[in-house]
Amino acid sequence: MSKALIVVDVQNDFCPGGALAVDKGDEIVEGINRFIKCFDTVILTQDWHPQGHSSFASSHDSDPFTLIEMDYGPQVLWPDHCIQGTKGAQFHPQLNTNGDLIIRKGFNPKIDSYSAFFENDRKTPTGLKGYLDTRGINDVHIVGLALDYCVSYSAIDAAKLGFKTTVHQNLCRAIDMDGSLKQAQLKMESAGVILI
Ligand code: VGL
Ligand code: ZN
Repeated sequence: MSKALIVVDVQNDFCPGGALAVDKGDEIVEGINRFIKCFDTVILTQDWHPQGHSSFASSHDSDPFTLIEMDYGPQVLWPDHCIQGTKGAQFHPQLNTNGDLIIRKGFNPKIDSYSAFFENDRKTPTGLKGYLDTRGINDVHIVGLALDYCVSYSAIDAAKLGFKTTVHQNLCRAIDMDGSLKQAQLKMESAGVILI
């Protein structure tokens, strides 16, 4: 089995001081840098929104963290974050970014994209499956931010697409809003994701 590590959204805006800070998000950087050495293939994802993105509360005159209905289903509205070209969208300065591939996601102004595999309409692919298939990779390990959003969405899609999928929770941190962490863990387990 050929394996790959996917490092999800370890960006300034998801770390303390950032626009959508995940509590202790920066704590995982050192551990991820060490873990990267166990893998021949490393893929990083980068949340990469245009200004005025439809997932921003400011685009709807709403408060952050409220839930709205989009054409493609329910969507949490977020503070403006990870705007293309800004410091907040850059990777954490200590993160080893010498990966094989960087997948940018969330650049479509009308659709958010939590997963590394599909946008939130659940059908527009990012191309990552094709990349992994053509590289002969069938065993995927996932770490990063946030465990209850982009990490869990990526893991569930990976498992559904037939990859052996492991989430290393010690190298993740969660937003954990209204029970979102517990819910994400249950959904990952029922999708066949290995949680360690
Ligand atoms: C994320 C909310 C909005 C994440 C990205 O990386 O988990 N969460 N955009
Ligand atoms: Zn985002």
